[in-house]
Amino acid sequence: MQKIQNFINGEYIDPIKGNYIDNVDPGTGKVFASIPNSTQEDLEKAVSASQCAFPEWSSMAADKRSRILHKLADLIEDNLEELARMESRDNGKPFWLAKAVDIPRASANFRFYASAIVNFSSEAQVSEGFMVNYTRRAPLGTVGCISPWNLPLYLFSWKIAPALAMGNCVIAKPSELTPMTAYMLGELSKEAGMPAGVLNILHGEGKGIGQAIVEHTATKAISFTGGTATGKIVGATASQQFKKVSLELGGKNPNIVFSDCDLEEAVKTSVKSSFTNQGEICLCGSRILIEDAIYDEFKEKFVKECQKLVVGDPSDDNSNLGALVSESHLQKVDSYVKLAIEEGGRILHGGNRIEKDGFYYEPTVIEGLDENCRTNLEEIFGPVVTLNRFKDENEAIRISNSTRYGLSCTIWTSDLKRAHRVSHAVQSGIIWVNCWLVRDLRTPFGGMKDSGIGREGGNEALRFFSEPQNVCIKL
Ligand code: TXE
Repeated sequence: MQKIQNFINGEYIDPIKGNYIDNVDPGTGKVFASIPNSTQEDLEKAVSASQCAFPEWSSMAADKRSRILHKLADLIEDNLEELARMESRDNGKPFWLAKAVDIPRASANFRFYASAIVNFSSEAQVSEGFMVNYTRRAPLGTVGCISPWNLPLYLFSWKIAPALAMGNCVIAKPSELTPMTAYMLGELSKEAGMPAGVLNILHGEGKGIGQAIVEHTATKAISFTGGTATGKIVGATASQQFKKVSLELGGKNPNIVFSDCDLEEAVKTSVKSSFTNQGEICLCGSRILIEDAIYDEFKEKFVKECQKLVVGDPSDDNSNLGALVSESHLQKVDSYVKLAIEEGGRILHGGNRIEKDGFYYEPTVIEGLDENCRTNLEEIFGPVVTLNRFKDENEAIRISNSTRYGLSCTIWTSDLKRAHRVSHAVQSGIIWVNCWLVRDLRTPFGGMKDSGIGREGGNEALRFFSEPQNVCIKL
C-alpha cells in the first residue's frame, strides 16, 4: 500500500508525530494509500521553510518566476496520463474526464498566471503640477490555500498559481479525501526549479491541520474552497486576525429554460450541467426551471437522455459517471433523495445506489417539488436534479433567487434583451447564457450571498494575494 508524505522545504518528509489516515479508492471502496494526518509540529516546519524562502522568491524578477511556473505547467502536461489516473482513482471520477478536463486545466492555471504576472501592472494617478500617486503591490508573505475533493488538482492549482506568481510562499492543504495529485505536484515543482520552501504541501484533516493553517499568525491570507458550513468557520477564524480571506463555497444553481430556446441544445447541455463529475461541481445546475409551455417536451427529452447515461468503473472510457467520492457522501446524497420523496417529489429516473463495490449512485431526476422545500434549497452536491415549472420571467427570477446561495446560473433563451434582463436580476456571481462551464480565466470567479466572499480568477486573484501600498509624491 502506498504511503505518501508531506512536502516541506523542497523535500518529502514523514509527519513528525507519525499519524496517518486511510485513503479510499471510491471506485472499489478499498483503502489504497495512507496519508499524513499532519499536526502543528509539521506546520511550524512549513512556516519556517516558507519564511526563509520568501525574501528570495518575492524579490526574484517576475519573468524568472514566470519561467518556473511555465515549466511546471509543461511538466503537468508531460505527466498527464499518470496524474489523470491518480485523480480518477482518488476521486472516483472517470479517467477520461480527468484527462480531458481536470489535469489540462491545472496546467492551464499555472500557464495563465505565469503569463499574467509579467503583464500585471499597478496603477498611477497624476494630478498635473500637484502630485503623483502610484500604488505598489507587494506580496503578503506566507499564505494558506485549502482546497476540496471534487476537482482536486484543478482547484488546488487555481489557488496556488496566483499566490506563487505574485511572489508569496504557500502552505497548501488538499482535501484529505483526494491528496494524491497534490502530493505528486511537490516533485514536479522541484523539477521545475521552484526554490525549496516556496511551496509546502501538508496533508491531513480539515479540523486539525486545516484549522491550524487558518489560525497560524504567519499565514497572511487564506484562500478556501469547500462547503458553506466550513467556510463560515474559516472566515470567522481568519477575521480574528484581520487576515485577507477568500471563500468559494457551495451553490444551488438554477438552470432557467425559456420556451424560445434551442431545445435540443438546452437538453443536451442541461444533462451535462446536472451530471458531469457525478454532479460534484459547485457550478452544476441542480434546479432546472422550465417555462410551462415546453415543460412536458423538455422533461421527455431530458429523461430520455438521462436513461442513456452509463454509471461505471472510472477507468472505463464508456462510463459517463464514475463513483461518488466517499461512502458518507453517498449516504448524504441518498438521504436527500429519500427526503425529496417525503416532500412529495416524483422520481422520473434513478434514485438508487448501484449495488456493487464502491460508491455508485444513479443519475436522479425528480419533479413535483415545492420551490421552497429543502430538496430545492439545500446543496446536495451529487447526481440529483429537480425539474420545476415557471409561468413567466418574473417567476423564474423569483425562484432562482429563493435560496441562500448565489454562485452560478444558466439561462436558455434566444431573446437577447431577455438574456441581459434576467442575467442582471438573478443574484449569481456567474451567469452563462446558452452555455455552461465555459471559462475565460481572465474573468472574476466567485459567488454572491452564502456562496462566498471575494473573487478568484484573472487580476482579482493577483490583487487578493498582494497588499496595495499608495505612495504620494508632491510635485
Ligand atoms: O467539505 P469541507 P466536505 C460542499 C458539498 C459537500 C459539503 C461538505 O455540499 O457535501 O460541502 O463537503 C478543509 N479549517 N462542498 O466536508 O469540509 C477540508 O479538509 C480549515 C462544496 O468535504 O468544506 C478540505 O480540504 N480547513 C465545494 C476543505 O476544507 C478545513 C467542494 C473542504 O472541505 C476545516 C466541496 C477547518 N475547520 C464540498 N474543515 C465547492 N464549493 O466546490 C475542513 N477543512
